[in-house]
Amino acid sequence: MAKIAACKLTYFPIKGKGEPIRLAANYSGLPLEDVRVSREEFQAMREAKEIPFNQLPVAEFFDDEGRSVCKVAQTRAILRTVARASGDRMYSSDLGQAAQVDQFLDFEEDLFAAMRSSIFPGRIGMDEYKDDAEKEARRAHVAETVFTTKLELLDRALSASQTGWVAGTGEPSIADFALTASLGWIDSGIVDGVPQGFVVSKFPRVGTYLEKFAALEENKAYYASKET
Ligand SMILES: N[C@@H](CCC(=O)N[C@@H](CS)C(=O)NCC(=O)O)C(=O)O
Repeated sequence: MAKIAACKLTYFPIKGKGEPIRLAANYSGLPLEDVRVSREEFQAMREAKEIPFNQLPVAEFFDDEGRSVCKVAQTRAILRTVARASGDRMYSSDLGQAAQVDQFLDFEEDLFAAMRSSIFPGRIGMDEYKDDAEKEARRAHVAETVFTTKLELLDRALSASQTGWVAGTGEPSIADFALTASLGWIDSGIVDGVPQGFVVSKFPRVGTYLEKFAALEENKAYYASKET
């Protein structure tokens, strides 16, 4: 069986769906080539049919002799591969524990699907917004309804966890990497219609969770190295 020894991640020059993968690779010590492409480069890759689902991120994994093991798209598939390549440190070889991690990875999709669909509604067959006011109203509505109900469920899971990690794992799992990245995006104030700090002001336990994740030595070292 091929052993994975390195990863080349291709994504845009933003945090987005790339950041949980970058942080997970850094946490596990998997060498990562972090390729950040412009919109034009992305279009060229798409036209050359180099991207499985016409979207980024895409990751190629290599063995210790530099031979390609696989090239995969889809953030969660990439996260699982990063975790498995690292001896399941952020996932689990135990089926029951891995299923707990999986359910929170899928929950992340439920939590953010409506908000993500508001970014490019046309891509999923929805009508474009008439104007910015309509777009912001829609996002505020999603925040007040979907987020408020689903974040209660996240709050409950965090309260039940003995370790503070969402799936009760001893170390942060890839579900924590995915959830914290998306929660951080929503709370940063970058999404028009959702006030900065919306999540942490309503759900302090989620705020504590984000702080716990940010305080990981590996994450602090990652961002410190990015600033130099
Ligand atoms: N289900 C995919 C969604 C990926 C996705 O939405 N990628 C966006 C960037 S965050 C993209 O490639 N957008 C460009 C486009 O669709 O033209 C995943 O989780 O990786």
